Amino acid sequence: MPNFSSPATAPAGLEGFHSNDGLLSPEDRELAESLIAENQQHLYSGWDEPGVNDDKKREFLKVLLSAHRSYPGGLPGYILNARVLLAEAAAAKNPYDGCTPEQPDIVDLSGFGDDYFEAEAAGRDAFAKTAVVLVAGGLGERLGYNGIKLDIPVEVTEDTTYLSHFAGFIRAASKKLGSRIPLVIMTSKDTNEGTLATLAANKYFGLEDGQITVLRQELVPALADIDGHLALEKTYGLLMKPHGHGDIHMLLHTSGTAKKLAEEGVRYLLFIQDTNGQVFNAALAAIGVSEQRGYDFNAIAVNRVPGEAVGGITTLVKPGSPSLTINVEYNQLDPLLRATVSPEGDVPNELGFSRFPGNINLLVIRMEPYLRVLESSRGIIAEFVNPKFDDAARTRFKKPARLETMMQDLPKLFTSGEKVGVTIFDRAWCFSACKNNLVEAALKAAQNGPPESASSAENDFYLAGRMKLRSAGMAVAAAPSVSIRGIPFTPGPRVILRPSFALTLAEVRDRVKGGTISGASTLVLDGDIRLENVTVPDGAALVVAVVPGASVSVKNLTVSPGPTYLLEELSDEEIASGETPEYLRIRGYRIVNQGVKKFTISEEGRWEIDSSGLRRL
Ligand code: UGB
Repeated sequence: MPNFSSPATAPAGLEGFHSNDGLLSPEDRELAESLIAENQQHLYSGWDEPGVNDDKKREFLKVLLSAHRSYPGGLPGYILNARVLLAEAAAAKNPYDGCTPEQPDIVDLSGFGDDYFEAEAAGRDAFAKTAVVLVAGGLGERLGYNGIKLDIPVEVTEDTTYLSHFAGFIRAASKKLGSRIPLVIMTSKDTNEGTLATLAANKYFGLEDGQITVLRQELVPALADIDGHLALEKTYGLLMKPHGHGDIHMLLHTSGTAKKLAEEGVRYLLFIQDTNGQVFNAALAAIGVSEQRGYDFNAIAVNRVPGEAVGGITTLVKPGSPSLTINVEYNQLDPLLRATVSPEGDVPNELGFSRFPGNINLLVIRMEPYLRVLESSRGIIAEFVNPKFDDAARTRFKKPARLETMMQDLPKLFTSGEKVGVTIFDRAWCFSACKNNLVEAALKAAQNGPPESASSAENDFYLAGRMKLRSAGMAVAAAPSVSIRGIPFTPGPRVILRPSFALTLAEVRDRVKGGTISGASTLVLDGDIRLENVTVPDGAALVVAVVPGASVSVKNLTVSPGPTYLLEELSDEEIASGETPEYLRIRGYRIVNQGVKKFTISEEGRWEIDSSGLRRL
């Protein structure tokens, strides 16, 4: 028996409600009338007489009104949209019926050839006219972390949190490109307070007043049955559920933010997830591809492992209809493939990958068509409903459903021949999210899938640093991989190249000449630094930080092993102990600073470091 009420279980009669008329504002009254007209009288039936439970009634009216105001078209609009989608669900309508998936228009930059560097250069310029949109309303249930995910450190050598990492790139890029790059953050009921507190506590990470816009997504009412009745948990208790990351489009529209950004000269929006620390390795080249190819919508993608929880991007072809390039979500891809091009389902090709590139929800969208779509849709992007039916006739639900929306579905609303493309990058270069707890991540690793734990995300963060050094011609010899709680981890070199050092791979190539780095060593470069013939051997650490206005050249230096950053695995007791910070427990190790000697240059001017030490030039 469902533990939520629909009209079948709710008491009838509106006498109680009408006797409480004095509690209602004119807006409450108008809303009640329109909801009753939409056959939602159960919301108001069984009310107590005036004076009994008045606070609960007021709170209920407030919740209803807030849900009404935050949805374009209000609650009656939500119910009408729900009825259409529920009727389709009841009829078991397959949205992919008659569609054959084909390869989308793909630019493959995973090989880091000349095309990569051309795209990166074009994207570097265009980034000055880009706003970064960070969707961070999710709770991260698979990870089971008790705070906001943006507060989790992407690396624990210097404890850089995801938000600090993202904001740091925007701050450095704004300075280098001479442009104030806007950051929009979508929060939710679960993450809003924590995000605002983190921003304030960190003085907005050095971004300027007005550079950050926070938009809070609201929950939507749950649906009790196939007729679109809103679900009540109890009298005066409307059941609310998340609407999904597609809310970002609605909020950018209803808040006027998209329009304002366009007026300020923003030409592209870069949509990013909350725990993908690799994003800015690839983002500029992807924006460059959008420039070069004239893409209105460019999905950054990876080679997908069959069965993993990332959608597949396909071009759906249907006779008599325009083709549509779209993400087919991970739970729908296998049935689609079985019904069409691959009777055996979502199986590996000769290279071990799924047939279609994997969506990582890293999107570059051109502002002009975006504004058009927002205007015509009021920001409601391709909602869907996914009820779990309790009966063969498909009329009753096991639990309440709700309308949902996903940010990657925007191309479903393209009608004017907008160009949709996909840019593939090396996976570790562009995507390594922190989504799973250690136990689930180890299971995924055992099946040769991406673990997507805090540890694998940190592992790939350093790996991208090593890739940059290698590309610059430095000899890089990694330490042998170890297993930490069933998840592979390479103990070093742990390379952190801050955006103040280089925004692009081309800049790293320009700043690093020769040299060697090996084993479980550490290299951290922050600021205007050049390396020439520098050796960082196993067990050594080189950390250089330079304030703006100062530059340093590190030359012909071999760093001696000495106090370093030591990787220490946590014991079972430490993992279980509430004394151990949660951000360490979710990765299974800590990195201990034994007292590393840092070169910190806080005075402007030109400096040099060599085997005899630091000196001003
Ligand atoms: N998010 C919100 O801001 N609000 C919400 O209501 C929900 C989420 P998940 P998901 O890259 O691995 C997506 O939950 O939805 C934010 C793609 O659909 O981590 O399971 C949340 O804070 C899938 O195709 O991912 O799957 C986070 O920043 C694939 O690309 C972001 O939305 C997959 O991500 C993603 O939320 C992936």
